[in-house]
Amino acid sequence: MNNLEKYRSLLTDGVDGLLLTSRYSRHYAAQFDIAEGIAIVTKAGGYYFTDSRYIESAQNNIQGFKVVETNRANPYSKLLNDAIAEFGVECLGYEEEYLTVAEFAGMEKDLKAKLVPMGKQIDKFRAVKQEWELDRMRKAQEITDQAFEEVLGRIQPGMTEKQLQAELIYCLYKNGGDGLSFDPIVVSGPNTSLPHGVAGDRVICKGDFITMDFGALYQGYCADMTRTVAVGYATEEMEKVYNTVLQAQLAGIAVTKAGVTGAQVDGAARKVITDAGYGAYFGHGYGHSIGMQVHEAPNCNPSGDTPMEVNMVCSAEPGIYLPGKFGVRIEDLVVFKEDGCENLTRSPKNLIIV
Ligand SMILES: [Mn+2]
Repeated sequence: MNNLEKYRSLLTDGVDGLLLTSRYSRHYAAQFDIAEGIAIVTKAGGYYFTDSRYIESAQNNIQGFKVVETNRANPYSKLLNDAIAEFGVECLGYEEEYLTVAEFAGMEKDLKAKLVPMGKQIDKFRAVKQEWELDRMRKAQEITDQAFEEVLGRIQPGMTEKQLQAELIYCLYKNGGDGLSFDPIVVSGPNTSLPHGVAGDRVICKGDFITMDFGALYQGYCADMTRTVAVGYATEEMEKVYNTVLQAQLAGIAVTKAGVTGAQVDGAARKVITDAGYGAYFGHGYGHSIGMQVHEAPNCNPSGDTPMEVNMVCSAEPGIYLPGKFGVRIEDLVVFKEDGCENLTRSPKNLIIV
């Protein structure tokens, strides 16, 4: 079943057309990424509308749709109504998670079809990755691993978190990233107890932990990794917490395979942290799915109750955060397989002291 057929499978009694407005769904359905546009899918055919900035690229690369240019004379509403009339669409499913209230109000006013919210049904197709998607994610992660190796040589006591963040971003692009999966997190010293702290003007010094959480975007797909490194030296307590997080991550990875639930994976890792006495300091979930978006469903957290499937990709990122002291997080990306998992992240996980 090609991707367009997957979307067509949603066209049943209540819905006879689908409006794809999110960049992710348009990319997945047409197997090509265009920053702006709207696509409509019906049993009989589909149109992909975009403007003059993207039309040539769309015409050359979009698969499965008729590509038509929108412009002042042919606004999206007119083109969509033409398609609605041509295909006799009465009920048009839409992605309510990716429309602003204003955009929805405009469509409700202009379009000559009843709008039906599709909930999570449209996104769910992207949970299990195809080989071409995994190849892009492997490449995204390879770039990210290379950036990590390179940035390690650039860490110097005396530089600020923001300066290190800038070096990290440079390394992600230099090694082949098309962009960033998200603004990298770079925190140091006591700031490492903030799981999603923001890089600031704090000066990095000896005895600090530095946590870097970052990923390259490659052909529309995200990488995501975290490493915590020590500057100059690490105290016994820092080593103990680091090793506890590492053992927790390895325990999660050890049970990662198709058929287990996200809660089981989370539980295996959480047990290590709880048994070591740090249970209260691991507040977030063990992992999230990832693909075109850095955070996708399903999650590997205590409420993840659906069995994971072959070729779902999830992060493995336990952490311990001691307020006022320091924190540690270690994150890899793993692909669920029949008998285990493929770890996309190659960077070492022993405690690195720079
Ligand atoms: Mn992550």
